[in-house]
Amino acid sequence: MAQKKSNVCVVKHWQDAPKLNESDLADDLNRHFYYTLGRDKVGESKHYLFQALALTIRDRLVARCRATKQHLDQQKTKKAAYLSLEFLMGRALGNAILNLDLEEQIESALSEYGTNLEELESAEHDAGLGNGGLGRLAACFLDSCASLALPVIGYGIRYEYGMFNQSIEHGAQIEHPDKWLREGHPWELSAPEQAKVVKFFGNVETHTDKQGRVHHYWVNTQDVLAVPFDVPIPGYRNGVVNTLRLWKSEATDEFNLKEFNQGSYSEAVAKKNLAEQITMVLYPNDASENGKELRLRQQYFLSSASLQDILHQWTEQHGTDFSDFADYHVFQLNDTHPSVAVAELMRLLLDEYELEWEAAWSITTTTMAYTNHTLLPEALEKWSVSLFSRLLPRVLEIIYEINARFLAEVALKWPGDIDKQRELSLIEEGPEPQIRMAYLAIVGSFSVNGVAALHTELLKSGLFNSFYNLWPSKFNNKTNGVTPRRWLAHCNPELAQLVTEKIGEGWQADFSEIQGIRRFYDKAAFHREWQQVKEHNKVKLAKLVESRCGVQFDTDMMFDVQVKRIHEYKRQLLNILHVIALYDQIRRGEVKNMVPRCVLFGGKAAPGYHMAKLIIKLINNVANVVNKDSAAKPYLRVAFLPNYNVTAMETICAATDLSQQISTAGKEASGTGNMKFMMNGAVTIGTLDGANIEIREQVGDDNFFLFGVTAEQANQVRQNYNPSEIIESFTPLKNTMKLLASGHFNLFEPNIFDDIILSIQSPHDPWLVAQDFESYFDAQQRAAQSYTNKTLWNRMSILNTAASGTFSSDRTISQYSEDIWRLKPMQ
Ligand code: T68
Repeated sequence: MAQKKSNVCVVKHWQDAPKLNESDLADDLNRHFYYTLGRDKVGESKHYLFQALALTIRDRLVARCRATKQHLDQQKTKKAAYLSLEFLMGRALGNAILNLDLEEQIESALSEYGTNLEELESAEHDAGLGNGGLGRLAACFLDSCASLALPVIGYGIRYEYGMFNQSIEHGAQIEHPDKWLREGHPWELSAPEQAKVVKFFGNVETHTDKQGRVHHYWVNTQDVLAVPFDVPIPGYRNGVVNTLRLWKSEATDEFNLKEFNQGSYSEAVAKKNLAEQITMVLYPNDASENGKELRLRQQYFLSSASLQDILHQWTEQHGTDFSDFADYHVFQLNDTHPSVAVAELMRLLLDEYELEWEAAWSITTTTMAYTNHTLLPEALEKWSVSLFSRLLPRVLEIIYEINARFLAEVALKWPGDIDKQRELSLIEEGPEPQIRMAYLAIVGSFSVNGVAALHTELLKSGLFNSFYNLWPSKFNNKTNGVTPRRWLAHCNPELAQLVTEKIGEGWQADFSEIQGIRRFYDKAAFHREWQQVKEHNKVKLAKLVESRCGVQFDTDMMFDVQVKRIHEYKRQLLNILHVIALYDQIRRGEVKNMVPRCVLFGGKAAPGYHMAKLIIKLINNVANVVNKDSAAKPYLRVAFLPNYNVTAMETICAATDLSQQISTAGKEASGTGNMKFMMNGAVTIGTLDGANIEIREQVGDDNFFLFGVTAEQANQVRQNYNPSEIIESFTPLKNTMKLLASGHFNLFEPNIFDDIILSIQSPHDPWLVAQDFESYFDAQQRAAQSYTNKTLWNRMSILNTAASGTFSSDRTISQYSEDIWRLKPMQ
């Protein structure tokens, strides 16, 4: 203990932190409400009370976080850093309460304020720092790492504006800025004293010393400050709290002062804006790169600040001896977005810590690991050499050197093969030479993984085939997973309780135990309970749909759902064509055997993606026509839920009967929504794509509605594709296209859907919508028929949940840890 002595500066440490009396939760809540926040009464808005509760819980998280750090300091074990431009966290309150097991204490404390948890939870804004699957995967991974007691830190960007908010006006998407920090973010703690300086622009000067060693100096740079904000990540009831460190960009004081002293106050402030732009907004593209300079600045900013952070901590403990650095650190690159980290780590080791090239390269290539999330060519990142040389001149030099040495290796493997050199070069030739970021990531990493079995096979046989031939052992698969805490325990408490009654509560920490409910798949009493839970969840979703869309969903009808980013490859178009086909049958009076269904869509389109926005418009126009038609009412309801996000999914996945996973085979790397639905007992209608294949293997083909061509067949079909012939030969599709082309869904907006019609008819339609329609239509009929048999459907539903054990992100993270990171759990 530090002793108090007069006139002596007393240094206090974490050991001196006063103990929290965790049973005083109600007192802490009062203190935060009345004093930290200075409130006097609980008004209309429950926002301050939410904040007071969040701060109360944060105290408990901070205590555990300190204990976790202390443990790590003592143990000196290997740590992983997960580098990602996106962390799609959603709300934190419910998750923290679940993981810390505080529900009872909190409900009792809140009753004194005349409110409850559910009400306060709704006061929290989603942290929407991601686009979709890739960002949400990062969030699930953090939960699993903490729950498995693995020392993993997340590094990301604290965007001022997250994923835009979507509204629907006249059927079209309108984007609104998401100022999620406006009312404060009570979970985070900033650490300005640990800020790092990140350099941009400038030029490189070299100097050869007496020993003949060349030194590189990156000078005349414009520097930006990276200030860390730490968000605690609690493990599931294990005392562990890890950290997500988010960087905010700020102007450095020095350069402001200089200008200020010269009397250029306004210029100084203007430059401040330039620095702060970096972390202003999340780019809203989920499957294409827009090549904007600001995006590269974000990528470098995250990479440099995070690496500096880790290297700084290392030198604090070890000085500049990096010889066993790789035994203690590993970096996982979430797609190529932070892949400039490969070159940046080299730069820091060479220029700042004066290592030799070979030593630095050995450290880099034993600490970097890369995850690929897409095969779509338009998503493969390339940056123009000219942009790089302006923005990051020293980093570019290093990339050139990496490339030169790599191409020498290629020449050894394929002697005299110039085409191979050109094919594999990190620099793509052409009028505007480009840096291939995926190649930089592969060359600089010891591990390259795909996110589902098929995806990894396609990487090896296609996109990265030559690299696979060069380094087969680098390549491995890590099928995605989702956290069963948020995606079952938290979002579906009634189902969670039912499961726990039957098999105990062990499944929340070890999700393989969920298979235990298989025993009940044929028990009538269990069916009744199972169905009742689904009913309740459907009532909740129906209320949400009614309030947001003004459409009435009838809970006796089948809830048929497709929610995800809007993209042509995900084929929301196939789904809406099927809706039109059903509507057409209703109008023709062909309703015998028609099974009533409510079809729900949700998802955002990238603001610049014309076709995706047109698909949203079509869905809304069709919904308008169908929902107004009294003849359709008993059979069909259609809604597009605006602003689909993590919180909406929590209500949606618990209430879904039929989960639509209908991408063109070979295009969806994995999918993770498919797993959330499965856990909650939805049955999938899907193609043999991404993780659908593994889902079907687990649940059995009787419990999955399969349709469509395989990835291999799709390539065959594309050779000689004739959609017009296909349309002509299948009457429901022919009628559907006719109704669509007649303008029935755009009476006062002539021709607006022409691009959609043309795309379906085009022999070059890469998404093969017409090709798969008949098979989809047929699978939909099978699903509908099965739904009418309650016993059959309940069985399928139970078996889906029971078979979802392997899709826990705990399983995925255990595999990352064992095969790639080689971490030891904290004791
Ligand atoms: C998704 N990718 C895959 N990308 O599409 C999905 N891209 O199949 C997979 O399940 C998921 O990753 C997790 O592995 C994305 O979500 C992006 O969001 C994205 C963002 C920026 C740039 C490119």
